[in-house]
Amino acid sequence: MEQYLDLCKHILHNGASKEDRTGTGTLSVFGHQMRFDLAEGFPLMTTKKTAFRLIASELLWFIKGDTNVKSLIKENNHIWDEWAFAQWVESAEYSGPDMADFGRKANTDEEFAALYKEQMLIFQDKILNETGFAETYGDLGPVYGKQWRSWAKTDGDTIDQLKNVIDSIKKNPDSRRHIVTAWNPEFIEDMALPPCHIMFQFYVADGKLSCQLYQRSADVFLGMPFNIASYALLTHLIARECSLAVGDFVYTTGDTHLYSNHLEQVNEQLTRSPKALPTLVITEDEKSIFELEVEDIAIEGYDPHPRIKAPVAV
Ligand code: UFP
Repeated sequence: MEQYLDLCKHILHNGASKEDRTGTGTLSVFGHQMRFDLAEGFPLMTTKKTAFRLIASELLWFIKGDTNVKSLIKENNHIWDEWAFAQWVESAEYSGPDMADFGRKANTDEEFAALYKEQMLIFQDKILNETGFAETYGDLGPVYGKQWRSWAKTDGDTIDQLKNVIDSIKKNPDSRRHIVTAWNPEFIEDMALPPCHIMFQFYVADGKLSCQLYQRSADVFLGMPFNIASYALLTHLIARECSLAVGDFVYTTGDTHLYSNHLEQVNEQLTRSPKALPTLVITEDEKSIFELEVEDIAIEGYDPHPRIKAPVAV
């Protein structure tokens, strides 16, 4: 993962100061590429503890075509909660304390942070226990799961891009059209967050499956370690489905940024030396990619440096 540390240094030295949607401010470069040979180990960050279980449960949630936070919350995965919570606190049904701009205020105002935490717990409880509430406020709109598994056609039918790409890799491995896209311009406005990882392509050579992702916007400190591991896992799962070995994960990013309130943390991480990469183990032989559960996927030999906390820009 030297490549990742090199990117952090590159942005610290050469990044342009840019304002951004969240009001935090970033150092940013445009257009960057990394390449991970997946046969050399699983690219999970070793210079900072990274929660693989959250990555795996989110990816399986996409793969199943789910777009509702309820099943993630059931798995104790809260990475999408803020987006669903925003839909509730901005609705006419919400009558608690004002949560306007909660993402930024929870990071800067302790009194507000306590109020926010309380409302978030109420929200999570309602999602888990009130079916109608979960249907209305838990659904994030036509996000990844919907686009990957049931892209809406103008004739009312849907397209299962993930199934189609698996079939095309199996039937016609040399094809240059093994593509899945999450960027569906007609529905961007209905999504809680426009897709960050927009399009991926598979490539088969010498019995190995490679994958390239284009990500339009990358939070290098918090988001990127997740994105790398998520697509490395996806490549492994698709390769397993198609009886291929794993090749490279090629990771191309557009606006590649460090938030101004992550710089101290990045410098801390840069003092650490990378360790040996862990290995991915799928403990279940029979299940297809569409049936796998998070318990069937494990990481072995992972001995990272400790976690480094940093505020999420919402
Ligand atoms: N972000 C990532 N990876 C993701 C994801 C979000 O890095 O998978 F969903 C970051 C990028 C950016 C912010 O900092 O979240 C999204 O904001 P915007 O839509 O303004 O690019």
